[in-house]
Amino acid sequence: MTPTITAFERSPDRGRGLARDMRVRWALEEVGQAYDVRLVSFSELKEAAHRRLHPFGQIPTYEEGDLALFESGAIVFHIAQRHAGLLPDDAKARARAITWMFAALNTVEPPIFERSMAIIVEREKAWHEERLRLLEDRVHVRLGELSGRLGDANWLEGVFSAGDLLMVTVLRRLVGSGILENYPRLCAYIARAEARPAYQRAFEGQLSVFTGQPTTG
Ligand SMILES: N[C@@H](CCC(=O)N[C@@H](CS)C(=O)NCC(=O)O)C(=O)O
Repeated sequence: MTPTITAFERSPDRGRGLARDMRVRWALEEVGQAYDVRLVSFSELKEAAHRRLHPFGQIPTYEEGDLALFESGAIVFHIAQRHAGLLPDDAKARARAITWMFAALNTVEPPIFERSMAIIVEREKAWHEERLRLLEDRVHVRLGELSGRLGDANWLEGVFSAGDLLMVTVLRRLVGSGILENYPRLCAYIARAEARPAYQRAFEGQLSVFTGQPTTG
């Protein structure tokens, strides 16, 4: 059965692949699962029909028969469990890869997301610059730690996994900030991920929404 995911009808990122449907598209492309995309407006997100799928009125969602999921991490995990290619078969290696999925969403994404939100919603506040510096210090701590752990490896646990997929989508939120450039290993890590054909197909898919081209995967 072909799953259907939701994405913004008009993404605020104007096709830069920063909205969280990108993770889901990328995971589906990595495992070779075709999918349909239903575009949702901001007002539709908050309507009862969408809230039945997503209690917080957000994208992405994932529907497959009578299964409906929300939360990009849970959706990527579901895809990774159902198909080969995103989680190792070996039980310990699999647990390590899942650990990185949680680390991406629970430890690395929060400070990066806080920084983005501060820029969007707190820009006019008198204390904005001071708070931004504090938030960026926190981002630097995490990036330094992550870069140190990655070292010269291609991927966090040897082979590409759903952990790398989520981590890269989290890090990409910093593209253009001037922050990533302090971490050449992380820049190379992101570039390696972006070079993957599945990433490129997913990116084109979400970009086509912005440019008005077809949107099915
Ligand atoms: N933790 C959720 C976050 C979902 C989320 O923040 N989605 C954003 C787009 S990336 C959204 O729908 N924003 C619109 C809104 O919250 O009204 C996930 O990972 O799926």
